[in-house]
Amino acid sequence: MNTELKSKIAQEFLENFNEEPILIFSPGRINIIGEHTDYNDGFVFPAAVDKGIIAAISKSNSNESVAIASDLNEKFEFSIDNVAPLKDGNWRNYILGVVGEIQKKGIEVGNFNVVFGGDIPNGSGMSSSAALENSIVFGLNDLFDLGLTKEEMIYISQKAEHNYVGVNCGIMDQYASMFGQKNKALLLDCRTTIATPFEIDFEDYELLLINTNVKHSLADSAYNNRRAVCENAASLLNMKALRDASEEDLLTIKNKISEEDYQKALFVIQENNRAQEASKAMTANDIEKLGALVFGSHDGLQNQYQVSCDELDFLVQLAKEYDNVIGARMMGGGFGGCTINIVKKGKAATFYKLVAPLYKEKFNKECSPYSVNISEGTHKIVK
Ligand code: GAF
Repeated sequence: MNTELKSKIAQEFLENFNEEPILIFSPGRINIIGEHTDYNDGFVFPAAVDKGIIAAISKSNSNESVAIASDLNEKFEFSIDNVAPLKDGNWRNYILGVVGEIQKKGIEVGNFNVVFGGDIPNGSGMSSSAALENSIVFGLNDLFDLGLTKEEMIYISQKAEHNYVGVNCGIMDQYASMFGQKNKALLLDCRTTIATPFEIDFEDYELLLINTNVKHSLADSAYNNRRAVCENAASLLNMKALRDASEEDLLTIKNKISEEDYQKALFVIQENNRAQEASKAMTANDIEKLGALVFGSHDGLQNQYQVSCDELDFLVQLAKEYDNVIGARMMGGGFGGCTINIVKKGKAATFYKLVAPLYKEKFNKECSPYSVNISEGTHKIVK
């Protein structure tokens, strides 16, 4: 966790509210493989990182709540008696959404003051939104003794995203951010929310993130469209979710859907298999196999599921051409954000130095390397 950020948020809270808050750290996440499988009840392979959101939060002594987004220098005043979603509310809707979804469970929350800030770039595919939602629900649960379990909290966060932000996301981001474990990636079965932790120690390899600095926005209809395509295919198959389908099953409805939708559903089935294969490769310490699966994932995301973009494809193509990278793909919802690369130990800087000028030349903007450590999930910061 970023101690500088912690001091900055605590200081800003003190200046505005002149009282002692509790401090919550809620991390962003990476995902090794298993993309767009979570809302199909499938498998994902995320890990929480040491970057995310820090929220300072306390009960309010008035009939008003105040939320301050430190990075944006924006202040929002509201009352817990009126938490309807705002049109173009941006970050405000995450806060309102969490409060609103807690209230929908018949649980009372008091007014509160919060200052939050983060060190994951928005739209980088590392789930800054889930980190923000989790920090608020976790903070409110602690302050007001709401008695919510972590499991309940992640579903509150997810519903805030659905009902207040308009993104019909799965549960991967909220889960990873809440339940992350130090140095471990979690093979999560999104149907049962049973997770198997895997130590991330690749011996000869390391992970490198490269941010395209293309900001994605999942609120665009594209994400929800993908989910609708999947649900339609599952319903034509009379199945609960595509997780239950095999490639053979899918062939039986090929003539009932467009070729594009068929490819998208096929991608999900294959990606779900890849995520499970990846866990076997990790158990066998076969990192080359893992790398091949990761490249395969990108191919599918680019060509079948069509959620990539030129900048991501360019970085992955360079990774394929560079011997010391054995796997690379776009990460998260897509349309921008970061690539995740499995690179020979000690070669990450060289690889980045190679791609940076080529990227600049092609797109006339910078890409940036991003280094993270795998760490524990949402928690109260002990002062
Ligand atoms: C976003 C969503 F929030 C997740 O639920 C997941 O679907 C991901 O895109 C794609 O795997 O991060």
